[in-house]
Amino acid sequence: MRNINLESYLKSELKDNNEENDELASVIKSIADATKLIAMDTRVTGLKQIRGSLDKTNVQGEQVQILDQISNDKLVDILAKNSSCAGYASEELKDPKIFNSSARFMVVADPLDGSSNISVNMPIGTIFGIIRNTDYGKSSFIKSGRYYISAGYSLYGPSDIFVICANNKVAEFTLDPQKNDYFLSRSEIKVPNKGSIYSVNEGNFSIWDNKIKKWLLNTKNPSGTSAKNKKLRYVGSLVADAHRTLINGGIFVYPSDKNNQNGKLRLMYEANPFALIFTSAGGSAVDLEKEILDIEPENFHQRTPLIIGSKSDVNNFLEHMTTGKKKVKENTEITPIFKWTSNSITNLRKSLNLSRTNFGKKVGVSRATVLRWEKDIVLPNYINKKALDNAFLSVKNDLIDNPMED
Ligand code: P6P
Repeated sequence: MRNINLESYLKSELKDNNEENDELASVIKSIADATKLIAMDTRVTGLKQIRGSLDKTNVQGEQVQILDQISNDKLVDILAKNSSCAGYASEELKDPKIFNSSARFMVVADPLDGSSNISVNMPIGTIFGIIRNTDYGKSSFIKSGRYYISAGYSLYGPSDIFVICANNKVAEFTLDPQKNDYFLSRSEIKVPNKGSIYSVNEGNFSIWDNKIKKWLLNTKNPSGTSAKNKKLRYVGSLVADAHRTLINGGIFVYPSDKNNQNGKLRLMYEANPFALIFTSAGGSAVDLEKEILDIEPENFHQRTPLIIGSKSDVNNFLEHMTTGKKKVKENTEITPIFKWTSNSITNLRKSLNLSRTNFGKKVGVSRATVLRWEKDIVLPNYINKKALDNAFLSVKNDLIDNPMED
C-alpha cells in the first residue's frame, strides 16, 4: 500500500474506458492539491498571524475566520483552472461561482470546517462533494445527495489525511510532507457494524426533544445483561468526530434543538458528503427519520439534523425516534437507483428523443459506448449507472406515465 499515491489509486479505481472517469479523477486531484496548500497554512497559523476572524460575516451570518477565507480562495483558484469543473459553491459564498457551465462536474465544499477550533490547535478539516452537471447553470447545485458522484474530506490533525469516496469505495490517504503527496494509508474502509463510542454535545441536553434525551439516557445507562457502557468522545469539529466514527464505529449525533430547529449542520456541504461516505462504507446517515441522501434540498445553505455511524447504533437511535421498530432501509451500498439494461437504456434515450451522440454527451460517454450498451455488448459501469439515473431523474416527470419496460 505504501507507494500508491492518490493519482495512481484514482487511475486504477476509475480505470474503465469512460471519458468521465479521467475528468472525475482530475477534479478530485485538484481538490487534493488545494488541501495540500491549506494544510501548509493550518500547520503555522500562530506564526503567519492567520488565526482570528476577518471583519466580515458570511451568508450564515457567522464571522468569517481568516483561514476560512484563505481556504475558500485556494479551492476557487485551483478549480477555476480545471476544465472539468463547471462551478463551485461553498459555505463562504452567497451564490455559486460558475466557471464553465458546459463542464461535467460541480464542486460543493465547506472549505474549512470547525474553524472555531483554529486558535486552540484542535483538528479542523475541508469537506467536499462532487455532483454531475446535468442541467447546467446555477440551479444544478440544488441536488439531493443521490446525485453526488463522489465526496471526501481532508482532516488537518496529527497527520494530514485525505479521505475519498469514489466508485462506491472509501479510502484514506496520508500526506507525506517531504514528497508533498498523498499516499494510500487505508483502502476500502468499512464502518464496524456496532461501536463503543457515542459523540454528541451533551451541553445541548436541556434544549433537545424528549426522544433525543431518552436516547442519550439509554445510551449512558444501557439495560440488559450484555449491555456495555459506551465512551463519550466529542471534539466539536465535525471532520474529526466523523473520521473517528468512520474508523472506530459508534455514532455521531447532531440533532435539531430549540436553538436550531432544522439542525445546525449544512445539508449540501457537510451532511451529504458524509452521508455518501458512510453509506458507501456500510454505515448509516440519517436525519431524525430518513436517509440524508434522500433529502430534497430547497436552498443551498439549508441545515439538517445529522446522525452518522454504525448501522446498528443508528438503527438504535431511530428506534428512539419512532414508536415502532423502524429500521434504516437496508441499503448496504449506494446502488444506482434503476436497473439499466440495453432495453431500458434505449427506452430512456428514445424518451429523451436524443441521438446516440447527444445522449452520450448527456451521460458522459461516447456514441460508440451508447451503441455497445444498446447492443448488449458491454454493460454500464457504476459511474455510468449514476449518470443514467441522473438523466432519468432530470426528466422523470415526463416519463412517469409511461414507465420504461425492462
Ligand atoms: P457545537 C463547527 O463549528 C461545526 O460546524 C462542526 O464542525 C461541529 O460538528 C459543530 O459545529 C459543533 O457544534 O454546537 O457542538 O459547538
